[in-house]
Amino acid sequence: MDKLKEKFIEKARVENDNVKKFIKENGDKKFGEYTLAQIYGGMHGITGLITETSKLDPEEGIRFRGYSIPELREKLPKAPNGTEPLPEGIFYLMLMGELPTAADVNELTNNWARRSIVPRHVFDTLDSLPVNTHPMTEFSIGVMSMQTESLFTSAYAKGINKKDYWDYVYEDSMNLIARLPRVAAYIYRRKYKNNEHIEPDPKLDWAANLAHMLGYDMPDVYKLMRLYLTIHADHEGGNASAHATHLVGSTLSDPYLAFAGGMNALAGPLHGLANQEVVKWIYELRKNLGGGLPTKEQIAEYIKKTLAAGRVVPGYGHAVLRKTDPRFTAQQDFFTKYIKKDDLCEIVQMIYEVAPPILQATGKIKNPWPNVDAHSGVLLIHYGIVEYDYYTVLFGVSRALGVLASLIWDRVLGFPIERPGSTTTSMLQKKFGLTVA
Ligand code: HAX
Repeated sequence: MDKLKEKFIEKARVENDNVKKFIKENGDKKFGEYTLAQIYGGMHGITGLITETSKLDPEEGIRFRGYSIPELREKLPKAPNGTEPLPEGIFYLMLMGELPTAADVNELTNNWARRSIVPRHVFDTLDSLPVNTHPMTEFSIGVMSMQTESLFTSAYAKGINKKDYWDYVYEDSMNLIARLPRVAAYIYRRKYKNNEHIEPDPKLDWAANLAHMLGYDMPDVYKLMRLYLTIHADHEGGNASAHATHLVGSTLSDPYLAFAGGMNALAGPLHGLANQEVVKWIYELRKNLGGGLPTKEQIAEYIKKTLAAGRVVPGYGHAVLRKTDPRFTAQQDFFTKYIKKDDLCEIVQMIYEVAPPILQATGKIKNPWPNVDAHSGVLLIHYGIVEYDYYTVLFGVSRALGVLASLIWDRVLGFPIERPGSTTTSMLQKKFGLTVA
């Protein structure tokens, strides 16, 4: 160990104890409008952002421009003979604030198809990465390498009026959304399918085309992909991927740079990567028991073991939600309607019955209920998309719809560079007349 690290460990231990004690004894004291517990605790419960596209209610879940997920499954336009909403519709709704007609959605499908050509150098860049690169790293690099196409950046370099920013951000966002399925499918086929790629089918909608390019031309996978890409699109503005996109974009970094920032946040295991972690956790559980269907008692034991090891139970908990995530329920409903029998889906259901009281009994986990990531992976596995370290990329393709619709609005409304204040522990201690350690 180097000398600096040796000294740092000692300092870190002392400071960690001091800060923990300080929060424990003073967490309910107010600094401005908010408590110290909130300021130290990830700013939870502090409203400091305007995001027009959606709003999250702790008890009820997400509403996109006022519409809940069950309402959207009913009201958004579907593909001919389709039963799930087309994600083009949710983008239209988030951007325009009103439900689209079937013609609006059709026009958007065609619009994105026209914009969907990915420049060759993006594939060359991806090809230059070691095949063991994590798919989310590849996705972020793929998005970054498309930044050469940014109309905002080239217009800004020439000099543009502030009032026109939104126009270039709109064009970049639409091009980026149109091209993401191709980039995502390329990553998948390169890594898992012998580098054998499938050309897009211009007759298909945005979600079905992604399923097609991944290599899953099945009506039920088209349905699943449409639902998946609709329900993961947005979760108001404070979640890490949305907030990161908004923050980076507020510096007038273009939509490619801003969205890549959001994707790097989504790649964390406490956020979007939880969908891979859930499947990994279920496989570990089964391996521990020698395979087969576990009993509820065995699941309960494994949850307790996970907690005792200082690990999180993935797919459970939320910083805002205090009930079962309606995105989880929509996926349960998909299972009941279209799949009906599947061992892994049954395990997910058993975990749902067993986990909440155990998590609640810890006394510290504020939301013992499942989130969106608790269910998504096992549905994909059912249809043969078994490569679970890839799942967050699918989440990312969907998340583009919400965060880029918001970014366009950020520039329309002329929001300034984001720059919250921060303070130090010693300044707070002084303010409250406490001894400085
Ligand atoms: N398993 C074990 N411990 C958990 C837990 C879980 N599922 N959820 C919360 N906790 C712990 C926290 O780690 C924290 O512990 P410490 O006090 O020791 O630090 C304590 O309970 C209080 O946390 P909280 O206030 O209830 O939850 P946070 O708002 O801090 O965190 C998280 C919210 C989603 C990050 C958290 O619940 C978690 O880690 N869940 C598991 C990972 C996961 O499923 N993430 C996906 C969330 C949804 C999403 O963004 N999808 O993309």
